Amino acid sequence: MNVLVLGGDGYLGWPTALRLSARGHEVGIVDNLVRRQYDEEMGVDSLVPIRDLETRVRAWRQLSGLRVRTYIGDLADADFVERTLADAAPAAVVHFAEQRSAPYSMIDRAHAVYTQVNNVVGTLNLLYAIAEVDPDIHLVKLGTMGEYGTPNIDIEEGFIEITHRGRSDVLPFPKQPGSFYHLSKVHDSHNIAFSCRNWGLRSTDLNQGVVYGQETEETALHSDLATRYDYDAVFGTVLNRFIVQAVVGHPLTVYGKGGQTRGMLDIRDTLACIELALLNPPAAGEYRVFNQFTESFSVGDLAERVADLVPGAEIEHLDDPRVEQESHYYRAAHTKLLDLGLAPHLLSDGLMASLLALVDRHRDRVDPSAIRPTVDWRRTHSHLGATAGRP
Ligand code: NAD
Ligand code: USQ
Repeated sequence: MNVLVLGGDGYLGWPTALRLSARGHEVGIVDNLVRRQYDEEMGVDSLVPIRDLETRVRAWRQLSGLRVRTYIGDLADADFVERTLADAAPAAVVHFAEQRSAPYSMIDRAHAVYTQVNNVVGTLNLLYAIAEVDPDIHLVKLGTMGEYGTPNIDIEEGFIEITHRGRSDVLPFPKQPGSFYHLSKVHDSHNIAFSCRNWGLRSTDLNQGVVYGQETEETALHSDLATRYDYDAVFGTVLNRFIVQAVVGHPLTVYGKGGQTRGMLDIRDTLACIELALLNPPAAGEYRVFNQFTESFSVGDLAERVADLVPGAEIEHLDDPRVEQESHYYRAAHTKLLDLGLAPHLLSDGLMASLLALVDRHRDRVDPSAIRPTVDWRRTHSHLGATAGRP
């Protein structure tokens, strides 16, 4: 299959591009490299050193003999998006190319506006380009479990059957997102669903949980193929952060009570889910939603599991910098990808031990000042990174 991976220079996009290439698909990467600029703006860096895109792609070609095309440009540029789709003529587009940090979106007005414009306008430009270039292209879009929030009822996969005053319908599941970033995904979902109804596009919205891990079969082949590992308070995701904190002897930063429960998955399962969605496309006009996670954990339980593996590790309950429920009911359906054949890598002590060893190899690169949270949801200005994606 001919596939374009938008955001193919990022944490998940790069290993996905390699996986698809290794499986014999023809792959093109689209990216404006802005993720590397956020690092400069925030004064942080990936824990694991990463090469520039050109070097990565060259290394992959030398190691595998396989070519991955690159298109450097911004999804905000509608002409670029349309030209790229026309040139690449893909059967499917996997869309990772958004600003994906909730704390970054909550720094101040400029970062909230940047996040929503980047994400919502980029996706809208893509929808128009698909409709104009080839409405048959399957859009596989990365959404987030955080679109649903934490309601006091079971979460379904995208839709819920409601009976109201004697009448019934299947309607989008209610959305209660917890940041301007998570809200951008809700806005995307509405625009995508409308485009499927309106133009007959076909799309899979993958409501993905929090990802952990770093190595995949392909990135492990050579250090030049490594994907990024974020541990800072703005871009690091919770388990990857706890692992780094345990290695450097920093107390594990559980926010508030620690009862916040989230769907999570191993980075290797992200790749498997994307491939399953690509190989099993929806019908023309169909907008479908898969909940993409394999297990749920509370952050308090995760911290305890990490601390149990590292003698002397301590857990600290910080005042929660976010506005979120700190203890709540959580049960979310996630059967559709399993039905397509997903065989999950569940979180094991072995995986955590290998992550601890990986982090230990790079422990000299940890900047302890990047660990504590700096963005406060309750304030409208957190005095950080004044330039919003444009350092
Ligand atoms: P990332 O920031 O590492 O990668 C995103 C990539 O998109 C970057 O390389 C960036 O340069 C590029 N990009 C951003 N805006 C762009 C634009 N306007 N034009 C072109 N390129 C642009 O993020 P990630 O962790 O790999 O996440 C990828 C996707 O998966 C995101 O949409 C995110 O919301 C979603 N997701 C991630 C997680 C997670 O835990 N990492 C969990 C659920 C969902
Ligand atoms: N948390 C802590 N301590 C920390 C870091 C986080 O207790 O040091 C808590 C947070 O308060 C939150 C939970 O852990 O309750 C998850 O936080 P996170 O930073 O790991 O994840 P989140 O902000 O939700 O965002 C990440 C990705 C985002 C993706 C989302 C999936 O950055 O792109 O959309 O996970 S989900 O959570 O399902 O919405």
